[in-house]
Order: sequence, then structure tokens, then C-alpha cells
Amino acid sequence: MAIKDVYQAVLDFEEDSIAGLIEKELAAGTNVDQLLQEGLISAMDAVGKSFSEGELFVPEMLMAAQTMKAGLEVLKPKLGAGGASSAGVIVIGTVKGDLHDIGKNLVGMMLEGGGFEVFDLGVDVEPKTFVDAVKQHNAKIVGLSALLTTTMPAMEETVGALKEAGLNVKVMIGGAPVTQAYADKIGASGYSEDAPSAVELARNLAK
Ligand code: B1M
Repeated sequence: MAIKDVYQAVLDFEEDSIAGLIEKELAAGTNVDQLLQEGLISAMDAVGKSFSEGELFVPEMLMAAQTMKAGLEVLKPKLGAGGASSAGVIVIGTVKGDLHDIGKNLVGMMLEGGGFEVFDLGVDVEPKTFVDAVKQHNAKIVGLSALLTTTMPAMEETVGALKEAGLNVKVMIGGAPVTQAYADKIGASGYSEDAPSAVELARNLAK
């Protein structure tokens, strides 16, 4: 039994057994931060890299993310108390009028895998709901997802609402029809084309 087993469990999509592995590690006194960093986060980074290199595809990435999430559930209660710190707080959601959530969920899970504390507001989220959630959770980053060209304007509306509320928050956007040019146009802080690059972007924005 070692942290590398936890790491490997993510790569092997062992969603049903990862919780038990982590519990055993915790019982053996393994440091929570190490389990998070060297077990879950490193494994998801490796998954992200394989995806970027075309060795893994969306279904595998989803399975790895689900496995990581199952492991994270066991670690979560220990995170605040155990000294492992969050990489930052992110509020994420699919914008108003848009019901697509598969990509957004994947991004949210990868962000959690990357060490962020993620509050997922779901789909069809009004600009005001994002504003309220940023205030409630003291988030430093907001993640907006849109899959329809017709709902992209809701991203601009949301960026406007956050600015109008005077919130000092970075906004990252993504989704199939979204581009860097669009992010620049609406004054978003950044765009990423997939879930692994969303983690990198969030890490940069959190600096
Ligand atoms: Co819809 N749909 N859909 N749909 N759907 C698309 C998007 C479409 C391209 C299909 C097509 O016509 N070829 C088309 C949009 C056309 C356009 O606007 N340009 C479309 C349409 C038209 C519609 C409806 C209007 C259909 C209708 O009712 N007439 C309707 C709209 C409903 C609404 O939202 N109001 C609709 C409905 C649906 C379903 C409900 C049936 C279902 C959604 C189920 C769900 O999400 N729970 C659905 C699906 C599944 C799709 C397709 C087939 C797949 C989308 C998906 O999940 N991809 C899609 C066609 C396609 O893309 N091939 C299509 C997999 C996912 C992992 O990728 O979401 O791109 P993606 O996420 C990626 C990146 O984009 C990025 O990272 C993710 C992971 O790498 N990313 C981010 C996403 N969000 C990010 C946020 C970030 C960073 C990166 O930072 C915060």
C-alpha cells in the first residue's frame, strides 16, 4: 500500500475501490496533502497530459475524473483540518439559457482534481446567481461554460454583471463555440479549449 496505488487507481478508473485505498492510507497516517498532491492531483495532471497528446479521449477522462472525485470525497472533510490548502475557490456554471453540462462537469471535476474548491451552480445560470455565489463563497475565479452560439451573449452579460457588482474576480470561459477572440471581446480573463487546459488557466489566474 502506498500513495502510488492511489495514483494508479485514478489512471485505472477504479472508482469503486479508490475510497477504500485512501481510507487505508489515512489510517496508516499518510499526510492528507501528500495524498491529494501526489495521489489525486498528479494522476489527474497525467490524465490531462495524455488527453492533450491524443492518447486518451473524453470518455476515459470522464472515468478518471469520476474516480478522482470518489477519492476526493474521502479527503474533503480532512482538507480544512489537515493543513492541505485549496488552490483557490472557483464558482462554475453553464450560462443562462444553456442546458449542456457534460463539458462543464468535466471541467469542474478536473479543477477539483487540480486542488481547487469548486462550487458548481449547474446549468441555465442567471448572471445574478453567479454574482450572489461569488459573494457567498468569496470566490476569486468564475468559470462560464456555453455550448450554443445563442447563449454566448449570456457570458458577456455575466461578465458585465460581475463588473457592475464591483467584484474583484477573474472570469474564465469555455465551450465548443467559444474562442480566445470572444474572451477578449467580452473582457473575460481567459479562455481554455478543454478541461486540462482549464486547470492550467485557473492556476495562472489564481497567482
Ligand atoms: Co446540444 N447542441 N442542443 N444537446 N449538443 C450541440 C452543442 C450542437 C453543436 C449539436 C449540433 O447541432 N451539431 C448544437 C449547437 C449549435 C450551435 O449553437 N452552434 C446543439 C443544439 C442546437 C442543441 C439544441 C438547441 C437542440 C434542440 O433542442 N433543437 C438543444 C439546446 C438545449 C439548451 O441548452 N437550451 C440541445 C440539447 C442537447 C441535449 C440536452 C440533448 C444534450 C445535452 C446533455 C447534457 O449536457 N447534459 C446535447 C448534447 C449532448 C450535444 C452534443 C452532441 C455534445 C455536447 C457534449 O457534451 N460534448 C453537441 C454536439 C457536439 O459537441 N458534438 C451538441 C462533450 C463535452 C465533453 O464537450 O461540452 O465541448 P464540451 O466541453 C469541452 C470543451 O468545450 C471545454 O472543455 C470540455 C472538456 O474538454 N469546455 C470548457 C466546456 N466548458 C468549459 C468551460 C471552461 C473551460 C473549458 O471554463 C469555465
